[in-house]
Amino acid sequence: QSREQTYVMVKPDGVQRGLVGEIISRFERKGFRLAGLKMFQCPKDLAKKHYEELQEKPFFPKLVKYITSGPVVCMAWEGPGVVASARKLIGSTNPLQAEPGTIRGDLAVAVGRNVIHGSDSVANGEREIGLWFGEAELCKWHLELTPWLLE
Ligand code: YYY
Ligand code: MG
Repeated sequence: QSREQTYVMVKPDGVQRGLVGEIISRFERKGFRLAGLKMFQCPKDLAKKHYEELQEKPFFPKLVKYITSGPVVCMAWEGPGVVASARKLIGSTNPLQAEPGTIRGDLAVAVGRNVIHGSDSVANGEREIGLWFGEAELCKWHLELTPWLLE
């Protein structure tokens, strides 16, 4: 079975707006395995590291401020093709361009308040899970539903 994992995070606006349950639910119902879950107040250093590829962008300081403005909910999800699939469930970066049915398409309007993060590649999934979670925080439980979800 696929060990592919992605890092998904409800941003501070999603936490304040009470969207945590709804967002976790969408990934659970899709059929992925929740490997890690925690609420966390992100320090500035970690925010900068997480978004280091964007450090030259004009919006970078605002982005770091936003991500550290309140607690986030950190998740590691596992399953076949989970990185690309999570990005589809999440929708386009700009919520006004995100399709209805996606999390950003249904629940957000502004790029700077787009509710959720999802890793953009398998390599970044591994990198980000390593940044946000300690080894002991990732549970190696077996999803008993697997035979009902995967052939
Ligand atoms: O992966 P994703 O979150 O969809 O977009 P990225 O291009 O990685 O940008 C990360 C983050 O930065 C985005 O979710 C909102 C913010 N941002 C912004 O505030 N303004 C932009 N023009 C582009 C991105
Ligand atoms: Mg990104």
